[in-house]
Amino acid sequence: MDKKEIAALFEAIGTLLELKGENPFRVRAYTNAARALESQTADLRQLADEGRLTEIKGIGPDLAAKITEALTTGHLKLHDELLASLPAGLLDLLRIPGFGPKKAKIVYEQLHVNTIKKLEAACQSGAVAKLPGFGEKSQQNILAGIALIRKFSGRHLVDTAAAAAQPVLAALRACAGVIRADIAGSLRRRRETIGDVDFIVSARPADAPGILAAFTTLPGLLSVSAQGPTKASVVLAGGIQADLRVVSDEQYAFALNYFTGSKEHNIALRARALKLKQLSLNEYGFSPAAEQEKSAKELGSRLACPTEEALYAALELAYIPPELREDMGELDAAARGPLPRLIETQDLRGTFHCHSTWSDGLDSMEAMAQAALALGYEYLGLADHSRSEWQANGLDAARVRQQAVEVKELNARLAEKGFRLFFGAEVDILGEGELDYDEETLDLFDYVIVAVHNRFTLSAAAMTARIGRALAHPKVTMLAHPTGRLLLEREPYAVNMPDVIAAAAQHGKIIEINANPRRLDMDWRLWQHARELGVRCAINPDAHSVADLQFLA
Ligand code: DGT
Ligand code: CA
Ligand code: CA
Repeated sequence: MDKKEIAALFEAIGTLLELKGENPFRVRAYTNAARALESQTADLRQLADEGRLTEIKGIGPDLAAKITEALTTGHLKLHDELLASLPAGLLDLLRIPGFGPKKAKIVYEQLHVNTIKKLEAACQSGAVAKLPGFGEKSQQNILAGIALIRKFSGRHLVDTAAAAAQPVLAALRACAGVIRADIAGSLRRRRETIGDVDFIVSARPADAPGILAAFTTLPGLLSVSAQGPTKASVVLAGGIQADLRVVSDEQYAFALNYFTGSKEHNIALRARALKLKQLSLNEYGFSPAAEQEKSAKELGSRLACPTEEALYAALELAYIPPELREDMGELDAAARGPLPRLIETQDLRGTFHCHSTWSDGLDSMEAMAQAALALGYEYLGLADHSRSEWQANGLDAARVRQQAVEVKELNARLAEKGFRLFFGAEVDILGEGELDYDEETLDLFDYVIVAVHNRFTLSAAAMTARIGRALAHPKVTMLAHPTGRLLLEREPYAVNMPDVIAAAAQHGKIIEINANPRRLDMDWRLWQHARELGVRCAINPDAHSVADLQFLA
């Protein structure tokens, strides 16, 4: 177990204790310990070996023993016991946004509700609204939360899916007989959320059974949902479904292309093949449309495409990178000539929107700068939270002044390494679009990011006007996460994005792509239009730690 997993266990114990109505101090001891572990940079195992775990703030002898137990046995007895003592469905209730252990305990004790289905029925009957501390509004929120869970269930954030898929791909590539292996589907296209992960492998037919057997017996699988002679479906450790298809190497480029999708791109590609070349195209290959009665497999070799480049070339198209395969004009563009190269991580010279320990970041400004330097960046933009974000330790004007002094000192030292910290802030957009700092304070910054962090329920018109007013402010440089969406968690607030983009264009302001996989906001679908209006883009990690800089990768 690593410290992240142990922190998650402590967090879970805190929740379970709260569900059981345990002493709040005991609950807090576990949640605080989870926080402390998450921000630990030292090696836990080494600290444990040296008997120094209690040097971590918030870790007493009892918790130190628990950490040692988790390190040596891979689980915690207390956690197992707590889990066994509660009805299984009860924990499920906590997946409802805004529905915490306290509420779960009340509905369980008073209404014997222990599943989402029962909770939904209890809300529909009006029983939940009558519970102490609930009310009509809270009952409506619970119903809306249940609807959200249903909508999102079965999908995963792209980084979660990628982390689950990488070891599987490595295992497949290491299998005897595998000629080529790749990830296909929405994950290859880097969509913002992923339904299932698709793997394509090429091999000789004789090797297929061994490869499928290896796939269906991967360590840590939750289940095998289907298995045939050339394909199988499994559920990976994190609950992510994965499909594998094994094809011949002649079919590989076609299968990879087909299963990369998107479905809409496939349909457009197929239409082009028919119209331009009188060929039908499927996951096995091209075949003359007139010879449809013969099997595609039989004809495949006559129109060989060893790579996807060759496949697109056969249709008189420039190669289309997976990220663009959404039938949003990419075929027309690729018919006109080579597509522009996509921006790669190594193209970035620096980034903005990073937090430090001055507000709610886990790492110091210096640590953030050193990490950015190590990643090859020439600059890093700091943007700690403003005054009103008290829960995120937002800075008042006096602390901004202190921070400015420290940034200056750091820059004096970093300059010799050719590196610069830009001093900025993530400034709250207040109720009517005013900014959270006065002019004098705003003048201290090299640049200003503005963001909406509250009053998410405004009408689209009011929200759009509010953001537009902030963008009109001469000291503002860029807009953070313009829709406030949290993928698979929270819908975007109502806002008219074309008008926000127009306001950014009018005032010459930048809009960020928040690269945190939970946000990916502003959405990729809107960038073509933004670009046409000349709006520039900042690719920002919204980093709250050194580790979060990886969001740019
Ligand atoms: P997901 O898994 O929901 O995130 O999205 P995808 O795009 O990975 O979809 P998935 O796994 O159902 O199928 C993988 C690819 O296979 C998909 O992107 C395109 C192709 N495909 C699946 N079903 C069809 C279909 O009915 N027609 C066509 N033309 N292609 C399909
Ligand atoms: Ca998929
Ligand atoms: Ca699939």
